[in-house]
Amino acid sequence: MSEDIAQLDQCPEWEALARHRDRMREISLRRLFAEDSGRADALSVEGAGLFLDYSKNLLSAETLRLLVALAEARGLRARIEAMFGGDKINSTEGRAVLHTALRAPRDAAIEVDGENVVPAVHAVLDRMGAFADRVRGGLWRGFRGDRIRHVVSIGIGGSDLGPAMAYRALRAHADPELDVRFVSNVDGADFAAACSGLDPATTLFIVCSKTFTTLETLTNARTARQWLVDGLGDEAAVAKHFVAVSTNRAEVESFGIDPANMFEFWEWVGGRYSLPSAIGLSLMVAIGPERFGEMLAGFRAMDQHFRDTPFERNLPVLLALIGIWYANYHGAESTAVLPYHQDLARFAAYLQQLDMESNGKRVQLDGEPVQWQTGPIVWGEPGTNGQHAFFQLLHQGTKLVPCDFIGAIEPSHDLPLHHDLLMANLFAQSEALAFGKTSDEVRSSGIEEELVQHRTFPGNRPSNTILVDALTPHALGALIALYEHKVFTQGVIWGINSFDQWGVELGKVLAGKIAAELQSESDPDLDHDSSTNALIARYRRH
Ligand code: G6Q
Repeated sequence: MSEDIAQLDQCPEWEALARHRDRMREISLRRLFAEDSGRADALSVEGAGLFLDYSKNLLSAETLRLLVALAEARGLRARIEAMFGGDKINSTEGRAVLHTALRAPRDAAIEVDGENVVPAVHAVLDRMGAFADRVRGGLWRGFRGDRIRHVVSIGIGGSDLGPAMAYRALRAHADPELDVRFVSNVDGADFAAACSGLDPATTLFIVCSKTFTTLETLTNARTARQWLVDGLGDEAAVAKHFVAVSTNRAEVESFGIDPANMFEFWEWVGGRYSLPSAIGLSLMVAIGPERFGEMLAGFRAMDQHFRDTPFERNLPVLLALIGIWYANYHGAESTAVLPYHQDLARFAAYLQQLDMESNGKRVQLDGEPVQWQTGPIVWGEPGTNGQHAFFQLLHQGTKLVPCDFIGAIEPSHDLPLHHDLLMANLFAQSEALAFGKTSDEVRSSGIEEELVQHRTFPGNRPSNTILVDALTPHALGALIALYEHKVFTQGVIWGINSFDQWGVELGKVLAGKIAAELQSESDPDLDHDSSTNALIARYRRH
């Protein structure tokens, strides 16, 4: 953030919003809609093939004007250009943040340290495409000459959630002859389940790790190698059954994977932003290079929309500003992501990492503590399942939980009745949350007086509705980029670094000492607190 930008809570725009909030205390969605029959139209926008209706939010045209002014005052425009231009905006790691370069067109030029990175991006995409085609076409064979039928992607966090979520989301587009599985947890139960019933002769492992030093991934990869060598009886089989995706050639080689079978990416790709890099290889094998390219085109369409569209009509910026309105001016601590699409079953988990790892920060770029709330808790489950579980709290609980409803106009199956019912539920839920049911309405339906309050719904519970025509690869790419840029925008306004993750790094070293103590032959000298010492001792006794 440049020196001339004031601290957030000292911006006049920040204070103007606080005063505006005080004037809006009595705002009612019922009234706002009653007073303006054009509200839904006015507060809906389209971009990159996505439709966003944000009319069911506790805001007026004035709120939006003030929020946009805040974004301008925080230098969002310049920060967007800095990110797309390859500036080292990840200041604590001294890195550029260029996931947008992963989906840049072949003829684009984006420089990092004076070098255009786009040719390298496309060279890797081409290699991935050739490899995926060989596996899908049966030209890449296993050690014994068998066709590959199973692909197991090993990775964790940013090297797992993206492809796992997207494979699930795009399963309607995947090759039915290829079964793709994911292993992430160091809990052996995960590996055992993923490899259960698999024939090593027809199984390909894709080991995904940016650093190639992550304990979980390397432990699973070693177990996989042992499983394979035991099954096929020859170390040489590894060459035909293992490929790697990493930035760390030396570690890949020392693991025993031929660098010729390594797909590269770069330090300027953050883990949680890496699906469109080679980390998406398992997805590309499943859906094919062409479909993968369509997904990249969806990402790119949203990148362009984000970069080129005025903030008032800019989908990621609007989502970000609305989120700030609730987090910083209404005390909302969480936000729910509710995809009414079973294929998006892992989308909330994916966004949880994207958002919480990016904006779960307590200091500003200069290291000073923030004096305002930053990233929310992100959670959610697909509808309609959630309705039979936690929606009670959304409707009648004491907490404000802004919701994002996500749906597709066309289903990805041949059961239209199901789809009508699914979408009817989506629309009904956002309607009920916004408008509730007054006590008088309850009474007039003949409910006994003592139950009236229990059956009253206050309404005024805000939501966005995001619709895609169909959950295609293009739509998924645009949807992911929508949230990536939303998170970025919020990080800019809060003045934090959305691109480091020291908390995750801490987790990577913490367990090392205790692992040695758990495994030590002789009784270790335990010097933790009394609780941790006792837990370790108890585990060792068994
Ligand atoms: C993502 C995080 C984290 C990371 C994993 C895996 O942004 O940094 O989730 O992706 O810890 O790291 P490796 O890819 O290095 O194994």
